[in-house]
Amino acid sequence: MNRAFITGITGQDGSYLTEFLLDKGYEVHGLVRRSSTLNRSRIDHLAGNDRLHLHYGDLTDGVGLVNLVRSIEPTEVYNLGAQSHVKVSFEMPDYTASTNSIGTLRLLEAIRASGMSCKFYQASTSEMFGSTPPPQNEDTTFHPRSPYGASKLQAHWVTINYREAYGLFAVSGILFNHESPRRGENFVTRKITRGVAAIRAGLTDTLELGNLDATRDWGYAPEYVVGMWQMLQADEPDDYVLATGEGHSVRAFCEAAFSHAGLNWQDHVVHNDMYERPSEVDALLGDATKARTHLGWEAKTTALDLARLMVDSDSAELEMSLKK
Ligand code: NAP
Ligand code: G4F
Repeated sequence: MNRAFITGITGQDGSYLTEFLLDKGYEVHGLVRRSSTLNRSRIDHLAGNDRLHLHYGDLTDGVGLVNLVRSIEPTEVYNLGAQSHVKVSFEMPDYTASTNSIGTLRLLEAIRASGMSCKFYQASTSEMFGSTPPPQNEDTTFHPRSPYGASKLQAHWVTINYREAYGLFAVSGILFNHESPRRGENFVTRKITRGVAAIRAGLTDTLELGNLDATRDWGYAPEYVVGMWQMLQADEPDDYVLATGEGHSVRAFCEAAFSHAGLNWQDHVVHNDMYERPSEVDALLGDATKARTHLGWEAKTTALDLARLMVDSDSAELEMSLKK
């Protein structure tokens, strides 16, 4: 039986990947962090599936990872766990590096030391391109602009090193931003769509944002987790960019989200310096030709589709909670 081990199972991507792999008949094991309140809302609906198993652990705990890899004996490992917020990484650089960089090394080393021949997926990111101008593909020079980007770049290179040094089937998906109704509430798309829902419901009148000029290549998370799996099914391990090939500014996303709710964004959006970063990534726009050619993967949902579907979802969620 195919047996997957997923770090970051409680996150946006982890939850969609778990649904996808369970549908494919996999046994899925997930790493969950101990917290004083349960933090599993994105996978609660999967509880009770007898092929889903959760294990306490943390990417900062190497011994725990060694024990888990040995006991689970996974055929595929997806390393999605991370301190994934760019702005927070400026405030918690040490923890970000320990989780994202050394955490990846700990997991790879646990796999290598076990002697098992499982495949490994690393969640690399377009943030590694940083200030290198678009379009960006697998051959583009990296120039990260945050402790987060730098931590992910180290993890990216250590994944390549374990492939070259030990012959591990280890791949990195260099994923551009991908969003969904399950996106964390402090990433800009979800912050905007939740803000629109609250303004439409009359709960507030303003939405505070930082830099509106940055452009991003925003895709739809459920489509991107399929690409992760496809990378592990390829004949040879390799690294791939996943992206839509469309760039939109934060301002344009705002405009689309507010206008879908019949609102004018300029009447509500207020600037707050607090949300600016010490160094910004101005423009990300990916070229996913390699994934299309080698894996047959292609993004279908555009950023403007996303703005609409996320506003609808947040409005429905808010309406339900107000009724309660
Ligand atoms: P997310 O929603 O922020 O989820 C992050 C996951 O990592 C959560 O399950 C979190 O657990 C877990 N985690 C955090 N610190 C950990 C630690 N020390 N040990 C173990 N687990 C830990 O992120 P996402 O959007 O799903 O992204 C998934 C991965 O892809 C991340 O590595 C991210 O950096 C990368 N990525 C994301 C994008 C994107 O646009 N979404 C693009 C490129 C790359 P808790 O639930 O307990 O906090
Ligand atoms: O939504 P964001 O926080 O995402 P960011 O920084 O692009 O990072 C996300 O995508 C990466 C892939 O490229 C992932 F690796 C990473 O884990 C994460 O998922 O910010 C997007 C843009 C930035 O330019 C930011 O400065 O939106 C701008 N922004 C403007 N106002 C804001 C805000 N970002 C946030 N989070 N909050 C604001 O109020």
